[in-house]
Amino acid sequence: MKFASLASSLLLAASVSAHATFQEFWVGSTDEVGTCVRLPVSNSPVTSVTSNDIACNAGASASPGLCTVAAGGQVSVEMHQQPGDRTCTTEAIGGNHDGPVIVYMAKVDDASTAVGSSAKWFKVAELGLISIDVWGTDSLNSNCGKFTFTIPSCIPAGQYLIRAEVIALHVAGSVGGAQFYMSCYTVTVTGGGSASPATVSFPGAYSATDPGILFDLYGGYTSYTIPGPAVFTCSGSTSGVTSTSSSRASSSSSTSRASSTSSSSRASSSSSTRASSSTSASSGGSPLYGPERRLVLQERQVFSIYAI
Ligand SMILES: [Cu+2]
Repeated sequence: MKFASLASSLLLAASVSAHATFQEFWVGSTDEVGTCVRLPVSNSPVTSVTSNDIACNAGASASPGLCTVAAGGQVSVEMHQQPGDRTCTTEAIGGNHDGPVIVYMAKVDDASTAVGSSAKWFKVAELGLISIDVWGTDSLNSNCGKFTFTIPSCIPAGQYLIRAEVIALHVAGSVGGAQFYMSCYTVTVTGGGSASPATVSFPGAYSATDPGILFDLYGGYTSYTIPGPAVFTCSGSTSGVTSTSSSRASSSSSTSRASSTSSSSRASSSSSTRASSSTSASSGGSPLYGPERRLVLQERQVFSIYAI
């Protein structure tokens, strides 16, 4: 037991420092580093879905500039635990911070000054539960923090905010436990069309009791409903529920899942109704029990100690 307790303590230390920040951006294969990110003041999560901080994080600095992206082109957001540390051997976000990766965009007049909590957002990509115990965050960790998605080809040219988000679910079993990690990027979209996606607001798009936000990661789940509206697609097509196998995704398959899922398989109409699609996964994997659960409880205790 002594060893177990020591191991727990080491894991605990790792988990507490496992907060993370979206901080770099790629246009295709061009590394834009941090030139168009509004970098949050710290890697701590936002936990209130009703706070204005749920839009573009707390105390984010102005972005150094704007990145230029083509409508229909591929871009990537990149997350890491510590500022500027892009070491691929370090997990992008700590291993127990399981949850979805979600990306929104908002058309704005001036991306350098636009206020995220006043912007009108539409979802452009998401990756939730890939298979039991394999999440969008695992895809980030397999891809050196990167999540790649396609700028919708039909949206109008102009300036936009891009809001990249991870929701970590390791203590999401009680209201207020889910941890939201987001950064906003400032971009100019070129090309495009005249689509006018339905939008939501932050705060407003999420409720603390949404099934994808109040979620027991340790209760033997078999599916997960990504919060927020359906992903906007130019075709307006609806592919419905995406079923996934229970096999663990390898690094390479998780890469391809990330792009295929974000670009097409969770397509739905451009309505503003809340997402009702969920990703199903058959049982056969191994949900977290035992030590992982204790670890999470300890992390929660540590947070409450600091909160006092
Ligand atoms: Cu954390």
